[in-house]
Amino acid sequence: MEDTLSLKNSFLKESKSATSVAKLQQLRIKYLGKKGLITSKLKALSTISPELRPAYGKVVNEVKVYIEEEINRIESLLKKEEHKKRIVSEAVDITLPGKFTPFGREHPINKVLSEITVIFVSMGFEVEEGPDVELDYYNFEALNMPKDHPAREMQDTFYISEDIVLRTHTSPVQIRVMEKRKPPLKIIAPGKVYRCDADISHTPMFHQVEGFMVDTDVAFSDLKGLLESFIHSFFSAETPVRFRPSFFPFTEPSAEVDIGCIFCSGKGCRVCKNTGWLEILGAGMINPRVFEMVGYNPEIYSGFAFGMGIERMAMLKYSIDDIRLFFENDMRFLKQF
Ligand code: 2NM
Repeated sequence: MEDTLSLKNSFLKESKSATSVAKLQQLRIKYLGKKGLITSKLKALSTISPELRPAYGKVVNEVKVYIEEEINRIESLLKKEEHKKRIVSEAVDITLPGKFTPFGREHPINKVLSEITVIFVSMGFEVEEGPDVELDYYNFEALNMPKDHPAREMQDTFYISEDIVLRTHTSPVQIRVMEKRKPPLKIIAPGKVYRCDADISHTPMFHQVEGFMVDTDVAFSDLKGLLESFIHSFFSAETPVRFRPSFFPFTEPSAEVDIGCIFCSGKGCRVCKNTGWLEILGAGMINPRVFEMVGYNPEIYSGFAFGMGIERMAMLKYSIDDIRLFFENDMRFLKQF
């Protein structure tokens, strides 16, 4: 009996140092486990005389119940404490700033390209595309520039082979469309073009939008009206526009289109070389020779065509003075659009 009661005392002492659930578990095994101290006392009951057995059994059982309850009580206290500690150690500081996820955005060239496209589409033009690597025939020959034509020298052409080039303009797209389809046609051809040239206003690859319209009664006045509308829509309704005579092998008559200088409002400055005007477009009435090349009868059909450089349009719209900025991928530049 005394032995059993001293077990209770030693348990009480040991339970004071059970400072974790794991340590408490060891204590549980030591006293209540299969080979535990209390368990062996219970087993020893059979060796005690039948008269003493009930009283002894009662004491052992009371101690057993006491230890069980005490262990459970301490366990729930320890669990509560451990839970508290875990909450503190695993706490998330919701006041920390979040991780910054950078967003991509449209490149200014693509942005201006789609702005221009939208304006022409709203005026009834379709969009067509063609290959960047083009036959010499479509890039020059069919545009009234035979092999010995002096205008070919003006184009610093990248040759892939004797008769394959990187297109120097998107006009070959228009030729391909005219070969396949019959008028009336209203088409724009946006895309990359290539010329062997590099300085603050030239890169070996740049973007163009060219367009053309062919029908039975297309006049130069239609071209003037269309381009004026386009310019007023792209820049502003107040932008002055002027047409100057020019020359292209694929148009006759040909014109260059200027807008009033946006930097000095036409007063004259370094950018417009004191002329008050900036050139932004080339245009003209499609040369009858081009129609003959694609099998259209120039007695029946007439048409106009025009072309512009996207980088130049973007530079003028956003007052950018160096074309190379578009291709350096400096985020500080690209973020502004
Ligand atoms: C320009 C200027 C003038 C042009 C001509 C043609 C075609 F294929 F119809 F003959 N397409 N684009 C043209 C005319 C392009 O760019 C400065």
